Amino acid sequence: MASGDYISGESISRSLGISRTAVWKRIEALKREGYSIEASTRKGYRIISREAQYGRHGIQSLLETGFIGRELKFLNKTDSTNTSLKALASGGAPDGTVAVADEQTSGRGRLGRAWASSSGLGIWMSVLLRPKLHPTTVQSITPAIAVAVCRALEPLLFMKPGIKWPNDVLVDGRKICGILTELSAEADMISWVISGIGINVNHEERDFPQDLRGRAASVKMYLKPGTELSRCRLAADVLNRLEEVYLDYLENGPGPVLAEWKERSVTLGRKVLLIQGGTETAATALDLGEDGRLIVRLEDGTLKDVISGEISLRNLDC
Ligand code: BTX
Repeated sequence: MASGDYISGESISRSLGISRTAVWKRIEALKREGYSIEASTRKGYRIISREAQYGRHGIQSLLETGFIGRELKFLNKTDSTNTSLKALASGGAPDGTVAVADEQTSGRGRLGRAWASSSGLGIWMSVLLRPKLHPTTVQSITPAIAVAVCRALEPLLFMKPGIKWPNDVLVDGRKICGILTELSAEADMISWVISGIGINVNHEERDFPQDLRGRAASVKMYLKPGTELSRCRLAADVLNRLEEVYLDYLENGPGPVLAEWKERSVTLGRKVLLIQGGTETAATALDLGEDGRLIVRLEDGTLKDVISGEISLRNLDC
């Protein structure tokens, strides 16, 4: 069906050899997938826009991957795609399964924090990975995701995105993407890793909750002039880049990914405040360890490994 032309239910039913009711059911299914189709009793059916609506087909038609996103569950609304995907993972969903939602009602950040995930504005999606790795190596998967997000965002933006330890992608010092990685493991084997990726896409400043204004950014706010912005395209590109980076990681170990992480880092070489258990300690961020830990020098000269927690970049409000 070409965009703009009506085609009658009868001629679809004839050419597919199915009943008119079956045609109607399939059209309804396409609408649920996100296709924008108009139905007129006299004229038949018509695709309203040529560009696929944000939905499973729209994203999958742009995938270049072998396994990531080949199984993709699109939800108009869910509490959290990480939670939805966990249920699928426990039911045996295959490596590379993705859950995407247009809206999350309880989007989650790290350490019990909330992630603002309104409808129509962002890419809220989670990826299930089943790497045959020891659970202790999982820390270096989050850097791989951040690198993939940067590779997908970079061609769209007029400012280079950077990575703030451990897992934020910033533009101009403002958070454009957050990543939440969760895992389930047995004694010495990972059973699944779920990486939730939240990217702010269509927001204007006023679309962010008051407390995030000035601290959060969206792709639209930093879009290169003349660049087309499509959530389907960007979601597919993140998955395309993610498979690229992940396969490199499995084949060559974390070295190349960590090297790119360091090159994109806005943390290394900076003065930072470590925020742990309510206390703040001044330090200088020196390096990233193989397992994703941050190596810092405290003001008294001692070196310290930071495995988890939070940092604030001094002079940058993020
Ligand atoms: P985080 O704990 O590093 O960041 C959460 C903090 O970021 C919040 O406390 C708030 O200050 C700020 N924040 C909240 N919403 C936004 C936003 N939309 N843009 C910028 N800053 C914000 C980061 O956690 C991990 C976020 C992962 C989100 C994805 S979305 C798909 C998946 N499902 C799910 O529930 N979470 C992940």
